[in-house]
Amino acid sequence: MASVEVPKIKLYTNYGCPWAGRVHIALGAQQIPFEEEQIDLKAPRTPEYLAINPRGKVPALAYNGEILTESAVIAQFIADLKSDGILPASGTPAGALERARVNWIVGAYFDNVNHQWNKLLAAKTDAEAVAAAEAYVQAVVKEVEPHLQSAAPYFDGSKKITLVEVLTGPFLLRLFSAAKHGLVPSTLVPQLAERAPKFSAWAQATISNPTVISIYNEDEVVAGFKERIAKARAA
Ligand SMILES: N[C@@H](CCC(=O)N[C@@H](CS)C(=O)NCC(=O)O)C(=O)O
Repeated sequence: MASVEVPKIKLYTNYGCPWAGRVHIALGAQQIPFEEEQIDLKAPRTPEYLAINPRGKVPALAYNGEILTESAVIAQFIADLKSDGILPASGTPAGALERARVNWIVGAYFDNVNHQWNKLLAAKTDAEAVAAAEAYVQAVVKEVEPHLQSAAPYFDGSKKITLVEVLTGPFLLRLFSAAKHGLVPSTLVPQLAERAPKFSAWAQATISNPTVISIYNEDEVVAGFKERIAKARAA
């Protein structure tokens, strides 16, 4: 019997990093085994790690010794390792269209919505936070909600998570954790539920998915947010 060569995959990661979280979710969803090494982001990067990723950031992925960096690039690579997992295969009009839809909504979320989140955490006063929360809701309503009409429970009616949930999941987890712990205006989640019901249902399904939450440590994330908010308010 011919032996199947198993690729050697090593993920350089830090569990507190949402960008690295994307890669854990992609590997989990595609059921691809891997080794991992935690990179301490509180200390200067070692020369060994800078040789792997000269930018010093996580995630980085070694695939049979070839290094890939940037979470979106790595997640796309993992999607392409096995067809019809988190992305449909390319090469057919239906597959090509679905892949275009996926790219579109991920772009809309990160170009128009996610930066509102950073503004929200950087607010210096309650009034600024309320304005940033409203801007976040408006961006979701305008940019994302119309493209989630067929979500059930995942993007475009998928019964398993897709690249959309892989790339947005770590950020959705953080949004709802911050709301649960009273770190953002209390209007945020109810306003999303009222004005962006499809987004809200889709986000709840995403943050309840076992693969999406596999490495998520809510306590650490909440502690980090508290520190960030306190610094922004003190500045
Ligand atoms: N665009 C990068 C962002 C990665 C990133 O910012 N990682 C942070 C941790 S969440 C990092 O490694 N920061 C360390 C540093 O900048 O020195 C990606 O998508 O992979």
